[in-house]
Amino acid sequence: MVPEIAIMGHPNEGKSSVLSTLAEDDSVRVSPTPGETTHCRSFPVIIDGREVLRFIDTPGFQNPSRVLSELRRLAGQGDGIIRQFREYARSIPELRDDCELLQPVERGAGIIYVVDGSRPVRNVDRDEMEILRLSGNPRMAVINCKDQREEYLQDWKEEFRKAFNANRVFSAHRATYAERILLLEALQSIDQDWHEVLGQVISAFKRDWAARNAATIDLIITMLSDCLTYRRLIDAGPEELERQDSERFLKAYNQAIAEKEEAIHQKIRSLYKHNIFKYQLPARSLLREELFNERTWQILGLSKKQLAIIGGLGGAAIGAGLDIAHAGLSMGLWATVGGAIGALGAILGGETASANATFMGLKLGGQQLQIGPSKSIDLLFILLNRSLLFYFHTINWAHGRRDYAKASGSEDRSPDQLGFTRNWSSARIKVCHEYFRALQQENDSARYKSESDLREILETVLMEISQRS
Ligand SMILES: Nc1nc2c(ncn2[C@@H]2O[C@H](COP(=O)(O)OP(=O)(O)OP(=O)(O)O)[C@@H](O)[C@H]2O)c(=O)[nH]1
Ligand SMILES: [Mg+2]
Repeated sequence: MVPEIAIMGHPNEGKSSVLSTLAEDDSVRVSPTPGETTHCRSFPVIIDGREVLRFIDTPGFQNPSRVLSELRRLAGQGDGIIRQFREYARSIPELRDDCELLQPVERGAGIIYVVDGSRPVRNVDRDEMEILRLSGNPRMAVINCKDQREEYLQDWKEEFRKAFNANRVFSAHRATYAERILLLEALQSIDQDWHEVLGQVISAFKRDWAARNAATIDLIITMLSDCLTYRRLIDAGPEELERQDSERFLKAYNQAIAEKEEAIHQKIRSLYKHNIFKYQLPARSLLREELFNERTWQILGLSKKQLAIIGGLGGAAIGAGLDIAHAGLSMGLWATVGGAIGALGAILGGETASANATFMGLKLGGQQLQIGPSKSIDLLFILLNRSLLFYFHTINWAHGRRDYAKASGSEDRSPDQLGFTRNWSSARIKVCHEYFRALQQENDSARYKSESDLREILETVLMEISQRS
């Protein structure tokens, strides 16, 4: 049988938000107006096509003191007081909501009782807790501090001791994957009958998360190899070079890279079940400043020898070369920079490429202009760091959180904006270089080896990011 867990409590305390976060379901209705949830609604958790757990959203208690006195009255009359109460209350209009919300309790569902711990305990809360205690169902209290005030936490915890098997602080807005697992583990310990089945659910959750991470790594690696080997052919003769149309070529190249990146990020986002939330990567962040230090900017990743070759070319070639360099600097958006470097590094001609063309790849009088692939490993680090930043924000946006306007910008939980790879060991950086080189040289065996090393690194990195709480 699929275990059922009903999320219960006073109106507007954040029950639906907690459920939304726990079940990773952003379709759960959440609203600042009390009484948003009016009927019990099931939210199945499906893993590998199988329902492993069912959360039930319930309306808030309406008349807890009346319900409690009825339950006390029924207490002496044998088992099943919730069933007896519901039979009695069914025909009484003012008890309709209370009758509805106790429906899963009658079926034996486990209970998560949600309170907003940033306010003091009231008598009405004590009545609700006593109702749940009288039900005898396995139950746990969850403190969701709406405005992060903690001065009442101790009072709440003392109240919970009388009526609940366990209690935990869990934020509907900030809970991470690791905190969701911890909550389920705490739930597992409150009832012996649940131990095994919830143990299976937790294992399924962990397997599922590892599978999503593995899929994310596939996506990141596909994107890296696509972008780093990307070349764009544009029909162009010397006239066009002379017209200094390089900005147009660069734009097309950059746009293609940006679209590939965006498509992959969308796929990552849906792996973590976000339909609404979308993190906007910063257009210009410290991360980028770091990757493109002053020196890199000045020479755009070109060696002295390559620069000398630019200097040695005449006429239209210099015009095109310098103009592209200039575009890379002045456009300033960091997504364009990799393209600029690529463009400088590999503008190739057609069949009759000269010896020099292998360096700068620029053929005067050619029919086609090839932009890319990137000659600079900076593009790899930019794309990698941006993917990891996107992953970090995607997995840490709780599904119950709806203030999407705050999604981008200066988040208090942001990781070091200077980039994830900045503190990587030299062994890890070496793998990146090997991978980049293998792609450049189209060396399949080296690529296979370095790609599997990179995959292993990313497995560790994604798990580390997931475990932060
Ligand atoms: N800041 C903040 N707001 C929260 C948090 N949890 C819930 N809220 C907000 O509180 C309001 C009520 O949240 P719901 O999840 O709809 O509450 P509920 O208990 O299901 O309410 P009813 O269905 O009306 O009984 C919404 O505006 C939520 O966005 C939280 O952890 N922090
Ligand atoms: Mg609700």
